[in-house]
Amino acid sequence: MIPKTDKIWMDGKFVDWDNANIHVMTHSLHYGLGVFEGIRCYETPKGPAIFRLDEHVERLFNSAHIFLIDIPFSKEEIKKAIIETVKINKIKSCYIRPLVYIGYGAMGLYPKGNPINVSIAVWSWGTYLGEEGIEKGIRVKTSSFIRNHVNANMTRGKVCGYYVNSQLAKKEAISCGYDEALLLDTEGYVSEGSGENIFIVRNNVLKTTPLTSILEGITRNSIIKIAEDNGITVKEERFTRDELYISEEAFFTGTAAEVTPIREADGRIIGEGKPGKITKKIQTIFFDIVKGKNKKYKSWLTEVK
Ligand code: PPE
Repeated sequence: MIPKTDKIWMDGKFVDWDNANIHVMTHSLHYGLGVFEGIRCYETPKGPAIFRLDEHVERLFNSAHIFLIDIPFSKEEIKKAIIETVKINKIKSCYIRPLVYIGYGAMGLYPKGNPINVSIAVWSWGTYLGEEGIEKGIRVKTSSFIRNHVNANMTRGKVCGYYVNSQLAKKEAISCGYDEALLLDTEGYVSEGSGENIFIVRNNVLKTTPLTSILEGITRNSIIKIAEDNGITVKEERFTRDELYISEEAFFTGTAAEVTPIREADGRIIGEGKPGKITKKIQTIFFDIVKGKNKKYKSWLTEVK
């Protein structure tokens, strides 16, 4: 169960958690078109701070733009509402879920005139793939399900229905005894996890998949910057699953997953079967930044005052 917080922001008003209800004929519930974000707020010496708020709000509006949804609020209003939602719930660290959905009105695939609703909920969400996963690494299975072709779904948008594909992959991986799924693209190259981007290390070079069939991860972008600032060569290029098998290190990134090492893929041990040197270095820098212990990246944090 999600640990309840006090209030949820719905279309400009704060509503008690238990009363944050919608009608069962809500369009998005039937057809899967809605866009959302996942943002983390961390406890820092200066109080709660939201990681890369501007970029997340920008992506929310980009997702809406791609899917022809007109958000009835400005970016500034949404940013303010997010900050207020964290504040009113008096929470030190949390996960933030803004959701834009097509409301109750007409049914059928052309919901002309239906309201566009927006909600923002926050709650305490610990490690996504387990505390042990962050420390020791996780086991990953290449999925029999592939990522949608770019002409079937557009992955630059973070859209609700996109996660049907992710859930198929995740359920399969778990039922086979793994922690997480790795999806390939339509050409057989590695794309991303069910809810994470992927990085590998080979010959001291950090590689990540290009943006053709993946979500443009904000953690991914942060890790690229951190690596480059620390003298690590980064390449954005396609790679195959066998390159992952023979990589020295591998890890997933995501708002929920943060930086989670991969210690095994499809029964093959990655490197030494534990988080490698580069992974650990990046992980340490990342957690210092989000927890407000690294001044150089303080522009990535929005303090909640
Ligand atoms: N790819 C996918 C498919 C994805 O869902 C996420 C985030 C990422 C990559 C990483 O993106 P970013 O968070 O900007 O670094 N997945 C979100 C949803 C997780 C969930 O189970 O819900 C998240 O991490 O918040």
